Amino acid sequence: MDDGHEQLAYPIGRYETPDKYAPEMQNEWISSIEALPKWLDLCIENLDKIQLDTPYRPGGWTVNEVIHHLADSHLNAYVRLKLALTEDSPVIKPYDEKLWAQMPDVETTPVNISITLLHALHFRWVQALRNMQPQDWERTYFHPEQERYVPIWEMTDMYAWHGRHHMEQIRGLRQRSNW
Ligand code: NI
Repeated sequence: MDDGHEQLAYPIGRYETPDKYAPEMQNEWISSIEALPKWLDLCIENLDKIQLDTPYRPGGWTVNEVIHHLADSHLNAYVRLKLALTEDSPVIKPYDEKLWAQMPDVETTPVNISITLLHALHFRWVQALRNMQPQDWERTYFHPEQERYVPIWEMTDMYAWHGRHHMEQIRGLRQRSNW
């Protein structure tokens, strides 16, 4: 991979796990998750069908696929959070995000349906996060592919990054295309 590809694919850089839990970051993570659906509303404003079907980079997902991927990914994240809060380090279920993004429903569903879903989902997600006890942030789930325990603070940081990551892919496309 050359630097150009890296910059297009990871406009805010790759996710890096912090060395340790920093509770003072909680509000920033939660605010970012809370804001994502509204950011996405702005991100796709005035894009037509052809623009929505344009890959955000050569060989990458289309804008349409990126948005539907966010819904798929964050539905799984919400379930993982609820499992981690109600069970003792449960094993979670990985899924094949590339195959999910290529399923026929992704082609036939308007993007605003997934953004509407994200508005409702992120509301529930933020309520769950805001109502946690301080010690809950260190509860974990077990990721069988990564073969490690992931604490709730880390997943929250990671998904805050994940929303911004995909949003900036779309914003980058719009800037380069003068849309
Ligand atoms: Ni993603």
